[in-house]
Amino acid sequence: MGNISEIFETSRETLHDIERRLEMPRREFLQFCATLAATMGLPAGAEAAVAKAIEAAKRPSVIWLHFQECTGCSESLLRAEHPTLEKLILDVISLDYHETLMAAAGHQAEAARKDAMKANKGKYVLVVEGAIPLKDKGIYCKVGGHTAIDLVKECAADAAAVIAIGSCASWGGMPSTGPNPSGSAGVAEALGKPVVTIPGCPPNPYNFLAAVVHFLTFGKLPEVDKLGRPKFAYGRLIHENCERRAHFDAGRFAMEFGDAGHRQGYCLYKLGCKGPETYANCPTLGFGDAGENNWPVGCGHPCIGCSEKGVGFEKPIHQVAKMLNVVPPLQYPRIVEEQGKAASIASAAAVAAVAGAAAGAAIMLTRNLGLSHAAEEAERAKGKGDAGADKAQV
Ligand code: FSX
Ligand code: SF4
Ligand code: F3S
Repeated sequence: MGNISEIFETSRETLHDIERRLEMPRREFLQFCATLAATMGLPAGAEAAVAKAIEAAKRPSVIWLHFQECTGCSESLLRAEHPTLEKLILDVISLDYHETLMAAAGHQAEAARKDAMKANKGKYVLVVEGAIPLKDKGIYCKVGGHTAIDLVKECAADAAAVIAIGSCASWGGMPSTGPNPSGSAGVAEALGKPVVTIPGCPPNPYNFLAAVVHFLTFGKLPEVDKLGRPKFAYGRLIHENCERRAHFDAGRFAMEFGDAGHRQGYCLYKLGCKGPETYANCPTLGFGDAGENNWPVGCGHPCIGCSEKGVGFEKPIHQVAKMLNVVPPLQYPRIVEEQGKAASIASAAAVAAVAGAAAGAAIMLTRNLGLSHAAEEAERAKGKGDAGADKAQV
């Protein structure tokens, strides 16, 4: 491991330079920094430090390895809007090796990896996507004639930090599903030492961006839980922040896909939702910058626990979840509020920072306002018709 402080050389960049480089208005850039700061659970005012770090930091070299996976992790990063991966590559990190995105091929690609490792010895960030087969000396996954296990060991030896992106790299994920014929494992198991993990299949790109920006801002990776997951993103159960939680507590469940309860947005627990035993911020962040409620439960499908070791890809999808706690959620929406859908994640994050509240709580409040209000309206209308039909399903 190298001296992390060497990575950060203060430059004379200013907000004006950022505006030009990122082709992003300053206001939008600062809003993006506020969102990242709130995602990391930092207190009010921290967005200034985040902005300064992005302005001033010398872009760290990133070497990104692909092993047993579907490339969904990279795909999800390509779908991030603020900034796009293209801007991220050019301005926040220096992506020196990425098999899917680089123009080089064959020996050229191998040379690019070796050159980046040599030029940035002890300073580069190693990102690993995909599981590593350990059985039969790792022969089931090779790149450029080298096994995945040899490559990850070689590249990790001189890295300043190692990040396992996706559930496959975190602990085996989908490729390790029983009977796991190739002995697939995560990076920590392959290296025999802990690494930062950003699980999810795919993971939320903002959690990855926030971890990298934390590294740029503070010179170290964020605080993690026992599975290596940043606490800012994986500190709370999905069930604690779920927009359908009020229905769970009221005993209103969808019993079949497409039934009246499902159509009205009732809780998906009885369809196998693993939110009660899965730690992740999916309900508060959403995916793909595609509008409100764009996450599995928001789209009407139970959470399968893709970001939880021992749940996703291990438990049957429709088996009911184990309840890890029965603590009430942080916020319930007031049923008299107007629709809250107009509030963006960025503005909700700013509210969270100002109020000093957990980012998730504020974001969920704005989301719940709209959803619960709509559900309440639907129920009121329904009450005039087939009152009590869904109660009978519970
Ligand atoms: Fe795919 Fe990544 Fe899943 Fe795995 O994400 S989305 S199979 S976690 O390694 O590419
Ligand atoms: Fe939401 Fe699932 Fe919990 Fe129901 S069981 S409140 S759908 S996380
Ligand atoms: Fe995965 Fe569940 Fe989130 S399936 S994406 S952890 S809602």
